[in-house]
Amino acid sequence: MAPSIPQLKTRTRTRAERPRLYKVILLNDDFTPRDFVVTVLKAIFRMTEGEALGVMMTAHQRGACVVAVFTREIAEEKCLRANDEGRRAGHPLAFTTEREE
Ligand code: NFA
Repeated sequence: MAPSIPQLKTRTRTRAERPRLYKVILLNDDFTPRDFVVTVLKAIFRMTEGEALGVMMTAHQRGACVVAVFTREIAEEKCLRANDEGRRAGHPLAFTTEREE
């Protein structure tokens, strides 16, 4: 007689409710002009001049700054568009995404 195979449970854990959130982070560099960073923050992240200045200066002084938090798709899309803007203008401007806990 063939040996019996233990039955494996295949129950999947359903992720209820809240999707994971991702931070978009602005990284400092020594070359991208401050006003260009502010322009990108206003255009892609719909910030006011004051908000954009605050985020840009924080990244400038501390090396990085969280710009905003979104679901994964939105975070990645905005990050991509913001990095494209920098590249198109010939600046090393860099944004990245990071999953929240
Ligand atoms: N550090 C850049 C400068 O002094 C400005 C900057 C801020 C670049 C934030 C990137 C991110 N021109």
